[in-house]
Amino acid sequence: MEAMRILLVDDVHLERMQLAMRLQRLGHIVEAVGSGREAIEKYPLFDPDLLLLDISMPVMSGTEVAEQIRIKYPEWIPIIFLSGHDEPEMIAKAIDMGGDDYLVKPVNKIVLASKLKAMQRISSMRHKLKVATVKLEQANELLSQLVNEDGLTKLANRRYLDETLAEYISWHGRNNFSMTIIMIDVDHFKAYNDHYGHLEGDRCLQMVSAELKANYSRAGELAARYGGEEFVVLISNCDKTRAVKECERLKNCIQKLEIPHLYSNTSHIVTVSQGMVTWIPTGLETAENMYEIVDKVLYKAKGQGRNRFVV
Ligand code: GH3
Ligand code: MG
Ligand code: MG
Ligand code: MG
Repeated sequence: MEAMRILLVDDVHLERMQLAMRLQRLGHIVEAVGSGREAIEKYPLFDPDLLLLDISMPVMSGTEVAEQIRIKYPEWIPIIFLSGHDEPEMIAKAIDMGGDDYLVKPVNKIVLASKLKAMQRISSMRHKLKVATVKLEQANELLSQLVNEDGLTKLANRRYLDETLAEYISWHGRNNFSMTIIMIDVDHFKAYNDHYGHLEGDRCLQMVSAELKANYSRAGELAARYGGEEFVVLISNCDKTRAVKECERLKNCIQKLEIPHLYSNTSHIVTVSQGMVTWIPTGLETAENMYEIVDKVLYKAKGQGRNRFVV
């Protein structure tokens, strides 16, 4: 079995040194200190697998040290108390105070070795559990990414957008604040794909998305891929005056990317059309209602010649 990192606390120098040597001979890594205060200080640096704690010490008793460590460092580790007393009441009390085992001094070699073995088993299980927990956390993170993120553009996906829009509607309805939804569609994108190829088309969507993300990822904003070459931006607590400015800004941002598009009949770069709606929700609107409404507005922008927004 693997060596344990043992933090040994005993106020009597000689006893401490003797026990530390014995533990080292059993193959463990030992940090030996002479007071509770030092133990509490050393604890996070040394990161022990086991605490061997003398009960009877001046200033701070072993049980007090155990109590403080349990509070200060919530991740559980086993504690074995050391004491010259072998009365059953003493042993029972020490276990009640947060100890996991009890060794009577002078510590018998065989008893020490066997109790350490038991703690080693627990310690190795703790390590396995820790590794498994980290893996689980990583898997959960990946899962939530897969569930909420669009693979190509790394923007929020449609599922996440639907959920957030519903939340925005109910929150702004309750608080009587206005909110803005902008639907954005890349102009003449079919022609882009046809002439530059689907792969270049993907790259173009990624560039447009990166721009949206750079502009709308603060709290109270969301840029999402609605589907295909269509995107949605949500802005919380945003009135019409600001929303108009945002649309103007967005139009310019995309133009400034200067992605060549020789087959666009509006210009020779990639542009977008936008439909925008700003309103104070009643709370009864659904996400679907709002997409329908804002899509109609976007359609007007297309009809008026593209590379523009309509409100
Ligand atoms: P308009 O200016 O009216 O919006 O014209 P458009 O050509 O952009 O619109 P249309 O809806 O006719 O074409 C959208 C195109 O977007 C068609 C589709 O193949 C392409 N598209 C959708 N999703 C993707 C994608 O993930 N990658 C690429 N490369 N193309 C996509
Ligand atoms: Mg003592
Ligand atoms: Mg479209
Ligand atoms: Mg389009």
